[in-house]
Amino acid sequence: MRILSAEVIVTSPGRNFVTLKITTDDGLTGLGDATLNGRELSVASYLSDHLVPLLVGRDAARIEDTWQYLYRGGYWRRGPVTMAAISAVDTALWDIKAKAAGMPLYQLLGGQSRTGALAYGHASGRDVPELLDSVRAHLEAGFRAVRVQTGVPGLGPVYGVAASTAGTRYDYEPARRSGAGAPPAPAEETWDTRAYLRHVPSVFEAVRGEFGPELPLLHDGHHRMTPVQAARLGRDLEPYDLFWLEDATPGEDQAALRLIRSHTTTPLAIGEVFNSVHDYTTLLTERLIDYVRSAVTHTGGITPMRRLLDLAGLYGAKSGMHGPTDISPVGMAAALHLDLAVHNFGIQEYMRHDPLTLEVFRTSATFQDGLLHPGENPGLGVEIDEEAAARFPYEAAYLPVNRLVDGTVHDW
Ligand code: EZ4
Ligand code: CO
Repeated sequence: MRILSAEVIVTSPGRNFVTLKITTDDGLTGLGDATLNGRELSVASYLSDHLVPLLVGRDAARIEDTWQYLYRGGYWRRGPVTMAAISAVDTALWDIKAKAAGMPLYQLLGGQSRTGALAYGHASGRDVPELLDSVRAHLEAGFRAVRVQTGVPGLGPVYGVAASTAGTRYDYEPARRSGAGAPPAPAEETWDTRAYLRHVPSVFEAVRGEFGPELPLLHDGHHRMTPVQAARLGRDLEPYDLFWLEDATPGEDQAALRLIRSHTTTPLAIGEVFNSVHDYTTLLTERLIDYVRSAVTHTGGITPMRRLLDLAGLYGAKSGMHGPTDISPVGMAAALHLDLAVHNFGIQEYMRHDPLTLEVFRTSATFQDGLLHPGENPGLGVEIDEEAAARFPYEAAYLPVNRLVDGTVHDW
């Protein structure tokens, strides 16, 4: 089973996606998600200029060897662009191997450890009443766990808050597209951590007051606090029993988590911007975190993600894989097969894709009673409609840039 061709498909059904499609000489196809929000074309180039020429003619069955060949053989290791590209190759080869075996991928990963993956949705509101409505809408849509984000009094639009509750989608897509003819540029937001710290505990008090103690509640700090600020927030939120506090501080400073951990029992999650198992060594071996937030699509694929989750399991940490709309249905399927198979599953982030995206990517994944399931089709369970993909050409889009009130650039 040799690789006959590999094709990079860039499409923008409402937002940009980069997909790798590998075809073997016996007619099987496999898909991998290579989307890197706001930097899509760099990964497309890495794939088509540097990896695709190396793939043609290779044995499609040799997944581990191909992974090591691309990772070690490239000499320049890690980084989000490289690892997103390698992820797409790895995922496409697992898709092919499972199709060749006639099984859904989770069977090759050890079979199912649970009936479905508990998913959390993104509830948000510019103020508390709007947030409570959003939580209610998520519960009505079947979610059994919700992430809670609100606006901060005195600030304009901030991370995690949908611009409007109107319309069919209530998800939060932060990357702004330039639109036809307009020069692309990131939106700029204004941030004040002290105002945020004063406000957030009252938000959780209101949500607990309205919905009671049972509902798992999550919150994303999106890298904005100093370690001591994060320690204080974790402590202030203890009465509201969070499922996790995510990305309290910028993750590259692994030792910062020691300070936070020594002050609070609020569970901690980190890692959506990581791209390697090596980003976690201090965090896991010193038991500084509870949940691993990496995405299959940014960490080098199913092969290293499985390795990372096994390492996490040794230190009592669980999965909480990244699942915003910038993970395509292909990347989500890869996560779902792992969610079903690994022992130390925690929770799966899930922002529903919009109908245009689901027109391009036909997925067998389902969401029922709060649980996601990848379906029983052989492989990942996702096919791409290339004619539909071609109807949606790439449009430049950027994530926002954050500034403090005095104009200083801050972590977004
Ligand atoms: O900001 O995926 O937990 N989820 C997140 C996401 C990220 C976006 C960036 O592309 O933090 O909303
Ligand atoms: Co996050």
